[in-house]
Amino acid sequence: MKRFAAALFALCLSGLAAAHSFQLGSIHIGHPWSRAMPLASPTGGVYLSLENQGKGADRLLSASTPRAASAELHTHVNDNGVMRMRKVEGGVEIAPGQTVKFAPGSYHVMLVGLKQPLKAGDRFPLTLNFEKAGSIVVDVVVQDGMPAESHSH
Ligand SMILES: [Cu+2]
Repeated sequence: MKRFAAALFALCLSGLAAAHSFQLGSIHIGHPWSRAMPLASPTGGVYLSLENQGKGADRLLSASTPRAASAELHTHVNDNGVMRMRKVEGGVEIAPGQTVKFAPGSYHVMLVGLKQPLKAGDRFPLTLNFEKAGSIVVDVVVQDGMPAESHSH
């Protein structure tokens, strides 16, 4: 397990400034990142993209990280003109050929009970559990703003 983590870290160091991505079966996980938060903030959000390159639907069921007491799947819904966060029940479906973007104002992995503030430049592991593809530990990069690639959509 330790060796696995070290290998992942080395992989990511090589692309420190660029986008990084992970592959788990037919699921491609693009650039997991988290926005730097003020020191006192007990919560934070993780954003990434999930592309299903397979022939069958899959579903992100849950996430966890040693960095926070819990990690919840959230989305934003328009409640009479007010955007509110909602916990996603039953996971986030990714249809074959589809890319689901987790981005500010939309789907996100909510970190609740942060054990350390999210400082720009930090990296931390996040475990993603899929219904079909299984589980993977991805490396989340903490940065001040949205990555450049997110602006083009
Ligand atoms: Cu949230």
